[in-house]
Amino acid sequence: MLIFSFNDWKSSRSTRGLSFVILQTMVKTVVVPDVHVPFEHKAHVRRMLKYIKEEKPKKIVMLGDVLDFHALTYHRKQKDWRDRLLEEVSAGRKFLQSIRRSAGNSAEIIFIEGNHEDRWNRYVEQRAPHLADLQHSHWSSHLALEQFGIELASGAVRTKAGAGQTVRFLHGHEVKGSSRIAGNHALNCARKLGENVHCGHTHRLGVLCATVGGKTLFGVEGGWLGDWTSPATKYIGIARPDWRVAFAVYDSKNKTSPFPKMIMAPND
Ligand SMILES: [Mn+2]
Repeated sequence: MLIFSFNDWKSSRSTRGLSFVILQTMVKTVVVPDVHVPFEHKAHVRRMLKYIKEEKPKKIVMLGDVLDFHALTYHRKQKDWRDRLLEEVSAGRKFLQSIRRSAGNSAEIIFIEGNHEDRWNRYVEQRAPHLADLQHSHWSSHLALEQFGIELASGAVRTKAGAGQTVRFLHGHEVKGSSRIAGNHALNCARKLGENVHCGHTHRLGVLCATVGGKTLFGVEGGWLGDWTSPATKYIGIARPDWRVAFAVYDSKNKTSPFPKMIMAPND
């Protein structure tokens, strides 16, 4: 089968007399881990927006828990944030708008639902099931995803990593289990799905590989973009978990490695 598009013309080449068009469209993908707006790490989010503006990635994948939705949890531990859903939504909208503005109109932006966005769904299902059928009652409508040209993922989301490989994105809560070892939950997801996986959810940062059925798979956990000093983490106590403030970038141009570049917050 010949696959052809005008942009790929320059990379076409002839093999054994047949003209094969090799799909070599280069893709740079920025991966946005758990941000937990309005408890985001402001300095590193700024850095990420600047990076997006300068590097113009074709694709941006948001891994979920973009919003905290603290007002919708059953354990609303932060007195100050118990009933400020509208503020949370408006901060979320601002965040999404800033991503779109930095990325420009042509970038593809995909939003994968996390367990914190799912708080909204569960809240509606359990407390106001009569609203569940109304499309405008969905969190994605309140966050104006459509207005910002952001796609809510409904199927598997993948991108081209380096070294000719692909990677699949999950939030991380879709596959049961957890691990204290950074990268291990993502690797378990990769084993289950039989493909490379990059997930959020754990807030840890790590890359692990395994050989499964003769095939090398990797699992990536790319940190988070929340703020340690915000109310979002107050419930944790003194023992700070192994979380890292970062975002990740895949570049299909990278010929030597499929792994993403991790851009970490200094001194974190
Ligand atoms: Mn999270």
